[in-house]
Amino acid sequence: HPEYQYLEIMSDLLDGGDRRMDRTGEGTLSLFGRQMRFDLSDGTIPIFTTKKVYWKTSAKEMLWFLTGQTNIDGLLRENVRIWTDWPLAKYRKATGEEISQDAFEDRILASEAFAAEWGDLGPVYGKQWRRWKDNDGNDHDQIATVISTLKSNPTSRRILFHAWNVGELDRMALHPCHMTYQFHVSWPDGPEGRPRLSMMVNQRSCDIFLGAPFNICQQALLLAMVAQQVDMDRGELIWVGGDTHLYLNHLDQARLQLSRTPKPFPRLELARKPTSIDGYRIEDFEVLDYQSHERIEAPVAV
Ligand code: DHF
Ligand code: TMP
Repeated sequence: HPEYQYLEIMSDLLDGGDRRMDRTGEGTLSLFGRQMRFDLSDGTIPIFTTKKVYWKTSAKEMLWFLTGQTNIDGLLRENVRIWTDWPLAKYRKATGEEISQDAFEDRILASEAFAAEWGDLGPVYGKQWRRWKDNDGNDHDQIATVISTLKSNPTSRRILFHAWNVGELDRMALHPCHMTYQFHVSWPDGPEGRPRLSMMVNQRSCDIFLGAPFNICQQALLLAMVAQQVDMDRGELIWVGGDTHLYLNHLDQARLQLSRTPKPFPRLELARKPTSIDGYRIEDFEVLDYQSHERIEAPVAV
């Protein structure tokens, strides 16, 4: 079962991860340089099954990236709260106000001015993907370029988008974790057959317990969306992790997860073909037969 690639990383981290301090102060067990590969050509989608993964939340995060937004108000309107901690920490630090997460989110939703001042994460993923600004002040829509290149020059070795915009890193709430998305087309049945689209993601830093299940799922969804847009079959998702780590306050959760046996991956169908990559909505993702073990809760390191 392909999920064992994930469980093996987790088990390697527990057994032989290098214990080190990190930016958040939490501490991790860490290994550098890991790979997972998932074959999507059979219609399956790698939503891990050894704990319940909130795949709709991760899908909504991907759709939010694609809109080019960087303010958490767009996520909160979809009831997605996974990015609130960072603006909230900044707000508490700046004002000294001991506001709850709920109250902070309510204020973001209630006031556009408050959202503009406190809800923006800076020029993170959405900005770089859709409006990377060059030295002459021109914006580049990297997603549109990927799609047009897949159509016009599918054997190109330059079909990628990147989020690590060096000149803007210091304005981002968090530096990009998943950075490079590179696409590749092959013709497994010969030049007359259908093209197959694969995608490799380079992720410089990965929280194996909380981040990876979301990242793998949403990357598979992106691959499926792009493949549909360019009329190709789904190929392989290749995930490459740099600093791949298990936070020290996730050790019991990881041991529990490792005691479980994976169930078959669900399948992904797209309900319709939107006219562009901008047209997808959450209802378009039909995840069929997702069976999983129970949810495992864990605190996120801010
Ligand atoms: N920081 C750290 N330390 N780890 C991360 O994974 C991370 N991910 C970020 C931003 N900063 C991060 C963005 N993505 C959760 C999942 C993904 C995510 C942020 C948070 C999370 O807390 N997941 C829980 C709750 C899901 C829910 O409530 O919907 C989970 O159990 O999967
Ligand atoms: P860092 O910027 O110091 O590397 O911290 C970022 C943390 O967030 C790190 O634990 C990796 C994790 N992370 C993911 O695993 N996936 C994600 O999509 C994001 C945004 C963060």
